[in-house]
Amino acid sequence: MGRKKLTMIGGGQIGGNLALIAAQKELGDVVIFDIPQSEGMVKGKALDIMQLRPHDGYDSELSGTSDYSDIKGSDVVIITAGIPRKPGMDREDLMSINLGIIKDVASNVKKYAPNAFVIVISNPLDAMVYAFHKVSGFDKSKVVGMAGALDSGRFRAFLAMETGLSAQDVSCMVLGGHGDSMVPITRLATIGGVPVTDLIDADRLKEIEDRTRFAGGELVKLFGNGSAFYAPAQCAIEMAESYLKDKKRVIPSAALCEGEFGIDGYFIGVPTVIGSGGIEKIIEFSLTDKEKSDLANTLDAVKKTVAETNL
Ligand code: TXD
Repeated sequence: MGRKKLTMIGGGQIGGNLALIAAQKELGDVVIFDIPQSEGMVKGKALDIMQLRPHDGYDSELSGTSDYSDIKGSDVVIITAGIPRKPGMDREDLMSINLGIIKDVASNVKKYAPNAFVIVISNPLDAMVYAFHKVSGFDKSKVVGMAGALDSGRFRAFLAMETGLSAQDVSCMVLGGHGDSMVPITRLATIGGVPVTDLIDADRLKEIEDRTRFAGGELVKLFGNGSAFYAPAQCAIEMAESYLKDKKRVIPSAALCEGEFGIDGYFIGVPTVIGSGGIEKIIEFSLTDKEKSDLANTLDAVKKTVAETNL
């Protein structure tokens, strides 16, 4: 049987943290893949985390490589290959460069890890996960984009910061595209089961929704030369863990809708059940007229970015 194998395609800010968290959770052995000019960096990151093992007590073998044959037989592949935003850029500005990269990655993952569960992180996320699916030909159950977990997590974090209550007890979801048109479902947000609408006034909730929508850009501005990486890495590992351990977690994720929520043919953030079958189910629920309108709006944004892939 042996240990599972996780490959991180892209060993930069997020990729390095993906490797660290996966190892500390003992999800399996970890391969960090990057381009030849970054091979030293990923070999170094893998070796550095190997030297962390005596202190943390986990047993995972980590390695860095720029040779795709080393990803052979991966159970999970998490893709961050591409460039991040710089201040003033929106996610769509990354399209031309990152689309070329994701096509190359998809062809190689199809060749060397055809049975992997693939989590795409690279931006513009809604287009990159669509492109990976188109180029790889993987079943829709084995391809998903990580965005809703992060956007919902940000919403939860801001609600906890507002109330001073434990982030652990905040539950909520953000649907739609990974962009400024994303849809926080505030109506269903609770803290310990108590609706947030009973705890925070409507105007303040609107401000928190807006901060959630623009949280990525807030960090890009603060960093000046990159984007978020700690929380995105944790979110993707939660998705990978649910797959590897068949946890049936319900995590908002960019999954391929084929009729769900009236959407057909697009990857977009929806409540997904993640288990050993990959994306096992998309859970639909009734939306208010305003939520339906907001979802239609964010779908338009997704359609626009996907159209630019010409796939
Ligand atoms: O929620 C989300 N989905 C977003 C996604 C959250 C935060 C960041 N988001 C996007 O993830 C971001 O806009 C970027 O498109 C990716 C990766 O962000 P990261 O901060 O990790 O970027 P880095 O540090 O530049 O790392 C990217 C690595 C880097 O080491 C490159 O050498 C490598 O990608 N790279 C490649 N790897 C493999 N194959 C190819 N062709 C390649 N080209 C570059």
